[in-house]
Amino acid sequence: VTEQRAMMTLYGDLRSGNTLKVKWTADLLGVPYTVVEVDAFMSATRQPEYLAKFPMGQAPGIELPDGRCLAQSNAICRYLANGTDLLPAHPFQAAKVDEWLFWEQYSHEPYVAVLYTAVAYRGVALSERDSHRVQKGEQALDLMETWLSARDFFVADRFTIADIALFAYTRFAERAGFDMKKRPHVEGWLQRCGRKIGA
Ligand SMILES: N[C@@H](CCC(=O)N[C@@H](CS)C(=O)NCC(=O)O)C(=O)O
Repeated sequence: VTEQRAMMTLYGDLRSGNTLKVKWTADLLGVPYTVVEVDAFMSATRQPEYLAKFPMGQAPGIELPDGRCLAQSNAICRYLANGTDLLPAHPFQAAKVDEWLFWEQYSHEPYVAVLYTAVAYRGVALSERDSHRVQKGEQALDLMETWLSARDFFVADRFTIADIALFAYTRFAERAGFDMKKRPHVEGWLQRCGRKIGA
């Protein structure tokens, strides 16, 4: 068993797309794990025991049998997917996956995910959404629509962790108040990803 296939502990909040990215990647690859539920809304990630393992104070995180810990959803997916079909071996194609993973965290998740959380969990009305986040989220979804109008998956014409990472919150974009009917290519891709992931 390579170390990425040994039993791991997944610390996370299964309502969170960031945690689900890791769960889905592990499930698709058959990586065994146990889940320790961490309530991200109740400051569980800011407790000293959690910070000792994960100094960034966020979920998800994984702990390997020897005690090594790794945080940041996309870093964990990348680690698990290394050497599998979910991450191309070719350095340029792998870097294209990274390109979308970094973009997801800087230009998509802070808008689409944060608005989803505000609407779905913090009771914010659609009309009260932060207009800057709405504008940036619209831009992100428009870029995805253009990109997906010419291909089935984000990189290398196949399903990779770039798709998993972007699927996590794009599937909640409608709920966050974004009009997805005007983004049919994103909708089609969401369905393709949903079938792969079983979500
Ligand atoms: N960049 C991080 C974001 C993780 C994140 O924002 N986690 C949230 C839950 S979705 C969290 O733990 N929030 C609690 C906190 O920051 O105290 C990743 O990709 O893993």
